[in-house]
Amino acid sequence: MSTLKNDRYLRALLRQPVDVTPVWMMRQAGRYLPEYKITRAKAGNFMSLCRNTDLSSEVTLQPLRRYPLDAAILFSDILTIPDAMGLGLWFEYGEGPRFLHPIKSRRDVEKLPIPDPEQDLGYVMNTVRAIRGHLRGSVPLIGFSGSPWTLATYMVEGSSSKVFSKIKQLLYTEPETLHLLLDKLADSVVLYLNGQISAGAQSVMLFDTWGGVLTGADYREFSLYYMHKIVDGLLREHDSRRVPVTLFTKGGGQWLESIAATGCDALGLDWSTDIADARRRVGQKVALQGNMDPSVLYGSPKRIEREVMSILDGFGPGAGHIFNLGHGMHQNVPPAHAGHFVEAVHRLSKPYHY
Ligand code: 1CP
Repeated sequence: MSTLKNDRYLRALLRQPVDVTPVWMMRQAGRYLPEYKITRAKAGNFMSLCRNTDLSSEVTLQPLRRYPLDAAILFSDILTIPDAMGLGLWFEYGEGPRFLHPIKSRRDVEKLPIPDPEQDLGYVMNTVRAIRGHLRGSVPLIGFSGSPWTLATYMVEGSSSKVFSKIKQLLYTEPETLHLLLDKLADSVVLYLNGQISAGAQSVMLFDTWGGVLTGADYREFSLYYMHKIVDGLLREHDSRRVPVTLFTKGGGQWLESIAATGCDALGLDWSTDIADARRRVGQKVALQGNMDPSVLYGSPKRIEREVMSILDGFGPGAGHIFNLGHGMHQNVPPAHAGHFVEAVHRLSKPYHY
């Protein structure tokens, strides 16, 4: 087993005692950091950044040089899988993702290949290996993927969406076609995450960013079912250590019991869920990650501290909490505010651990 200098994050995920509450920030590498913008400009565009081992590992490490974070997260994107399936992903600076060949028919779904992680997504596996080398056991590395449902929304809509009209139309007119797509995605995600784990990711997280736009019944059928399948297919131990799995459904606060029943180790919470209530409901079963509104980081250090305090107090004493934002960091947040946040979590959480 490789040694880790700081294993708070992994311990908290397994609800083991820690000295202070571990913290990392969703989208901790990104455009709020001036050094990220410089490296991205060097790469030319977002996908060239992801494909360049040196530059993608460099941006992974940038936030860790500034802040005493308890985990690093692979710098990549959830849309690498659809890209490897042949959909042709590109990003316009300042705009969201776009696909050249979105899914338009059952035939398109039938044609989709299941990408081989080392052959078709080798650039991601190389970045994982490179980051582990650079980290030298300082903090654990998180690998990730999108959930099948969330990936499918981009593949069918062809870009970001607010109303999800195309995929919902597919869901209500051709549910079998959507199931075929989700099933291929679930198989691809299992291979992709197991590839990341074999390459050195010490925990993995599934981002189900758009699960919350579904009805309860549709969520269970079209999102949760496939995340459960993925949890069942993942390597749960590597290098003699448990590899914890975190599931995050944005807007999924009402379904925590069913998400916890998948056998995952932790649930990510957005800020619309009360963390005290979440702990009462599922805290005996899973760890909880979250859940400060990222917009709080616009506030003063005092205001940030107040919010940190209220979340620590909501979770209460004891293990099983990983502090995080309830969603990704905004690009206009002053980097110093992120520093206040991380420092405040460590300082203020001490009394909650004994
Ligand atoms: O946290 C980190 O530091 C790791 C990097 C990371 C992660 C975990 C990036 C880099 N993307 C992601 C995941 C991701 N990508 C998600 C799930 C998490 C979430 O909900 O935020 C989603 C939905 C995407 C899709 C995506 N990629 C979007 C969102 C579009 C939408 O529909 O709202 C965007 C803007 C991207 C591009 C992207 N990915 C990552 C960064 C830093 C960026 C900005 C690209 C740039 O520099 O222009």
